[in-house]
Amino acid sequence: MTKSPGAATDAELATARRLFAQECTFVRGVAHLPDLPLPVLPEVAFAGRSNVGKSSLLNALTNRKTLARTSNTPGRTRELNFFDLAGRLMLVDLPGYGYARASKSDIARWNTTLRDYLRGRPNLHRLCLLVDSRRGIKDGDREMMAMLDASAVVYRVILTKADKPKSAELASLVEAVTAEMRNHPAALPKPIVTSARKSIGIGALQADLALLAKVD
Ligand SMILES: Nc1nc2c(ncn2[C@@H]2O[C@H](COP(=O)(O)OP(=O)(O)OP(=O)(O)O)[C@@H](O)[C@H]2O)c(=O)[nH]1
Ligand SMILES: [Mg+2]
Repeated sequence: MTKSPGAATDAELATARRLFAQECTFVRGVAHLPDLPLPVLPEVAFAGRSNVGKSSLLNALTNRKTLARTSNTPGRTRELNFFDLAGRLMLVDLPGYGYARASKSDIARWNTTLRDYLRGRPNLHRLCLLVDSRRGIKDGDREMMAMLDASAVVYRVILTKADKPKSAELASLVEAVTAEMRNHPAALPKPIVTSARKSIGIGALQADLALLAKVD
């Protein structure tokens, strides 16, 4: 039986915290798939709408301010950015989708790159699908989920910016997301609620992902 996220023991949380406190280095930004790093480490990718808070969450997970570039300009991150965590886990910051000012040809090119990456990456063990807790799941997220279901990439919804909605709104969003995930074969049922700004849920997500890391 799999445990629900957030149900990690103190020992698991401490182990995960130690892992994420280790050195994390930028490997490379990839615009073309032939440039991907060799698939030697277990890999976790972070996807979501432009501006959902992917880079901020990566920084919070690794306890760094500037590991992944964050910006107020949506759509800045145009490459797949690879980060090596202690030689045990590869973290990948994917380009955000749904950026209104991107051209149609850019969007088509990125969709192809993303789909090929998701389908063809043998070491991609998990995808964190970030959803803004003020906005909930949108059509762009559903397109992503369809792609993930078709590629059999196991994913979990990570709600971001949980410092923003009222707690009752957040509770009903968690319920709605949990219900919707039951219809998605590759989705893990329970979302994790996070805020990079207020450091909510970061330990729970670290513990969830640490289970995928290469054993020392
Ligand atoms: N309130 C709040 N704002 C956040 C949080 N995390 C990120 N933000 C803000 O959301 C905006 C986008 O954050 P990024 O981390 O750059 O988002 P991203 O998904 O990497 O964006 P792209 O790479 O452009 O797709 C920034 O202004 C952040 O300060 C959070 O936990 N709470
Ligand atoms: Mg980013």
